[in-house]
Order: sequence, then structure tokens, then C-alpha cells
Amino acid sequence: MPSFLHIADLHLSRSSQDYSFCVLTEFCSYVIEHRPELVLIAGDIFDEFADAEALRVPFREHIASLPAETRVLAIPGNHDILRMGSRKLDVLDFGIGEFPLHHFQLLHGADLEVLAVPFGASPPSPEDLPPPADGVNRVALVHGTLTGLGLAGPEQAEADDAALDPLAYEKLGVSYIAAGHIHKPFLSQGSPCVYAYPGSARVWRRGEEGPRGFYHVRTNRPGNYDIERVELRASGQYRRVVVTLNADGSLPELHGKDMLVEAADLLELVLTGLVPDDAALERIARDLRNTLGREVRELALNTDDVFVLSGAASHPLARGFLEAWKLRYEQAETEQEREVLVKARELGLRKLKSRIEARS
Ligand SMILES: [Mn+2]
Repeated sequence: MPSFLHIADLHLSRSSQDYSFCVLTEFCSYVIEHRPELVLIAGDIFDEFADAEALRVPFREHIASLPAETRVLAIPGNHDILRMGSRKLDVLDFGIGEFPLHHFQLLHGADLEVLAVPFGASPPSPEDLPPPADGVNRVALVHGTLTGLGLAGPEQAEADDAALDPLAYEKLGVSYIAAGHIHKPFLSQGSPCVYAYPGSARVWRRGEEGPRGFYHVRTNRPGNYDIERVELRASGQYRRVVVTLNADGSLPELHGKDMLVEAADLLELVLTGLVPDDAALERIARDLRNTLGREVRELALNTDDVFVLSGAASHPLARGFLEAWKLRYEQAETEQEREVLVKARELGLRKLKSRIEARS
């Protein structure tokens, strides 16, 4: 059965070189084990042009480790050419079998053909490209935001210059759009065309929740795709945990295993509460880095909701508020209720702080 892997948005970077290459290594091990006919890389292999330049040798070594019978096809995404200046990707050797950089290219295989359209290039018109032959599946490899699918998200800011019309591809007889650019996985298995984003292969920034991975796609007959999502363990996950400081401004006891965090995770701790002075907050940050910080790949501390209020612990109004809040929080039954209470706490503390400070 013909099969291909569809991965995107690896964002290999010098700033997280060990981590991003661990992800690539795990992916390559999967390729070596499963020996698919094709590997499709839908853009943003690197975080920016300077990363492509600096990291092409280790990248090429990974590609060279793949079985000879597996063809690797890739296209550049917007990040591969980010801050490129007057330089060109053309001068760099990535060791990829097929890597069209400027214009679309149709790549033929036994039962599959791939229409690869680099970021910024236009697809051919239906007059220029006849429909695929009987029994041949045509897959498009693209990088951008497919319009009309409601793919809003943090990527929206980048979406305007990267809009792709899925209907233009359907008119070309494409039955699977292998896309990259949107970091949240998305799969729509409609007829006549599958729209698929595997999501970023690694956690690129805060907020990219859920397991990271790629698609392993098998086709047994024309227009029919059996799509398996494969998770990458080395990618870890982004996790956001809200920590409410104790009424006296101290840190409650925290353990990574209670929070279900794993070594490859990016953990964002959102602290909320009152501390007596800046030094207390610095102490808390230092403690966290020395404990939890060692249990995860990256610890991000968000202290926007921590308020410095001297004498907070002994202040009757602050004390009363935090004690009453704690009681309510412990009685909350749903995650939604707890979220509302955390927000209420932040608003309450903000108000309290301004009221107490106005008086003194
Ligand atoms: Mn992109």
C-alpha cells in the first residue's frame, strides 16, 4: 500500500538546537522503521534563514540517514526565508531529493503525484495542468493558511500574506492538501479533498497546547486516504498551570509529577497572589527555577498577576479576601468554575491593592 508521511513546521533553530534536533531525530527513526515511499515536509523546516544557513549540515546528516527507497520532498515556508536579505536558499545544500524553491513543481510517483508549491509561489492554472491519470492520487504540498476553514489562531497575524485558496487546488484534481504553517493540528476529511495540517512538529511558543506529531497516510484506492496521527514524544507539550500563592505570600508545594509535566515540556506557571516586596517574588522565582525548573525543558514564569503589597499578610482586608476566596475555590466543582475564580482573584487583588495604597 503506498504511504507517505506529512510533517511541517519543525522550526529548527540555533536557540533551541538540542531540543529541535531531538524532534527531528525521533522523526527520522520513525521513517527508518516504517520505510514509507515519501516524506513530505510542508515548510518552516528552519526558524529563519540564518538558522537554515547555520544548521544545514546537521540537517543534511539526518536526511542522509533515511532509507534510500524513501523520497524526501520539501518546500520552503515563510520562516525558511525570514530575514534572508539579499541571500538565497538556492546556494545552500539541504540534501533533500526534491526542494522546489521558487515555482511549483509536479513530482511523479507510481501511484501518487505531488504538486509542490513553495511559499509565495502560485499554483498552476487548470489549463496548464491536466487532471491526474486514473488511479493516481494527486497531493498538494503547500505552506500557508487555507481560506474559509476558520483557522483562526495566533497565526492569524501572519495569515494575510499566506492565504491559500483550497478550491484552486481542488480544481487541479488534488485530493489531499498537505499543508504547513498553522501550528495547531487540523484535519478535514471531506470529499473530494482532504485538508490536513499536522501542526508544528515541536512546541514553538507558549500556547501551543496538545501533543505534537505528524500524519502517516496510506492510500489503498484513488481518493481514499487512511490517516494516522503519530505523536512525537521528544517534542513534549506546552502546559500552563495556575499557581495561587498562599495568603502569606509564600509558595505552595509543587511537584512536577503532580502536574503531569514531563522532561520535554515547556511549562508556563502563572502565579497569582500578593507578596510583601520584590525580594519575596525574586525568592519565589529562584526557588521555582531550582526545583520545577530542573524537571522540565523550559520553565516560563508569568508573574503579571502577582501584586507587591507590603504588609499584605497582616492586612485584615487582604487576609479576609484571600481566606474567603480559598474556601470558594476548594468548593468549586468544575474546571470552568475554578477558571472564573482565578480571574476573580486577580481582579480582586488588583482592586485591593489600589484601595489599600490609596489609603496609605
Ligand atoms: Mn509558517
